[in-house]
Amino acid sequence: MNTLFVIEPNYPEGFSYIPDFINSNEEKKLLEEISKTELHHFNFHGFKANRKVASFGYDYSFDNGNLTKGKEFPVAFDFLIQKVSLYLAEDSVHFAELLITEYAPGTVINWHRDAPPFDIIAGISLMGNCTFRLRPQDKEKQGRSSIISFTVQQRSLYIIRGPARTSWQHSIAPVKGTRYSITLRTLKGNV
Ligand SMILES: O=C(O)CCC(=O)C(=O)O
Repeated sequence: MNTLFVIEPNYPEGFSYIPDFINSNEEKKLLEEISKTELHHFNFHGFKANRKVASFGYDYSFDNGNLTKGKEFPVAFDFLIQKVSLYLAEDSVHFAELLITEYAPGTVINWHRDAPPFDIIAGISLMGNCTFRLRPQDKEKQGRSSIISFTVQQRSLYIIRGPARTSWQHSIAPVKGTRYSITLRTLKGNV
């Protein structure tokens, strides 16, 4: 029997997923802006990852643990920041970093918890879907059965905060088609 309901996974506390958070016109505008943005390969302790990024606002260095203030957020992203802020009932000035990431087909992001200085993470997906995975941070709880795996669709928003931020890791399986994400982060204690 076909079911009319999409069964949502049992997300950890603090994780939320909102499909169709933006419409296709909004997605198009964001992708147009991204196409004008210079992206570079993400560097992790001297290792060049396949994914490409551009960071605005506060940038965290995984090499030396420093947080530095970089370029201003491009104005073309204002409407998105306002929309996410409204959804979260969070003052938009609290968003301290805007990261654009490009995943060419086959690109992954490995298991990690987000960089220490950041608090709330809001991820908007563009152009492609991906398989998003969550697992506990605690190694003793990291069995195969602990992995929560689900599709994150283009134009959706996910939020990671609270226990999902502090006690869980996330990763993305190799993407089938090119995917872009915009990740907005607040700083712990704000700016
Ligand atoms: O592309 C995404 O949605 C995930 C981004 C991410 O996990 C990160 O930048 O640390």
